[in-house]
Amino acid sequence: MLRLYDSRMSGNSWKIRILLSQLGLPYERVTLDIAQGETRTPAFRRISRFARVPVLELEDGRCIAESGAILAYLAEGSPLLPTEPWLRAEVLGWMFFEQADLQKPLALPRVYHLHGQAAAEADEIARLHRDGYTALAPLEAWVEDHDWLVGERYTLADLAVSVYVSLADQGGYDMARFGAIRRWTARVAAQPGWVPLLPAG
Ligand SMILES: N[C@@H](CCC(=O)N[C@@H](CS)C(=O)NCC(=O)O)C(=O)O
Repeated sequence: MLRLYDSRMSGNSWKIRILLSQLGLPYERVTLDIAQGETRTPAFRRISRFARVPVLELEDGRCIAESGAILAYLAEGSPLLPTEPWLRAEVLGWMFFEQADLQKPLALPRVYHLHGQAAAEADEIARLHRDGYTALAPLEAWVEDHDWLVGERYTLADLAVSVYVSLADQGGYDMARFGAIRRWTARVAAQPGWVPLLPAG
């Protein structure tokens, strides 16, 4: 069986759980506690060369690090990852943009807020917010005119880009400014098989 190493609040890990659910793939979940240093042990460093989650371990023991690489591996052959080269490049282009421009500015303020460090890190959060708002602007412009990021339907691009965008308010972002983004993240979260970050209740 597939094995997913993740952590409870990790958005990058949540992306993988959404996709595994949408593809109907059974897996074993190993949830690490980052605050307790469980991603930095010698044993986990042998699993993840970057000492980070998520990591997907295949049935034969080989591992894949980096959420985007795991998503692409799992989605191969499904409608979520087009085979036509231009469409595939469009999907990958949005995923690379998310990793390069969106993920850290959206994720780090959330980490500071979740760990009660928002006041101490106010300057750093302000800097990250500037970068985050800059990256959210072209996304808002795109989804004002398009239901989906690529083509006429939900793809891996929508899944990968929407996760940290949907969590941005937890990092102090004013998402009321982004009406089209909020309608798009709601469309993504309404897709069959989508699962919440945390169990309900
Ligand atoms: N680019 C990586 C980022 C992974 C990442 O930042 N993982 C965080 C949790 S979301 C982590 O494991 N951090 C452990 C640490 O900082 O010690 C991906 O998309 O998988």
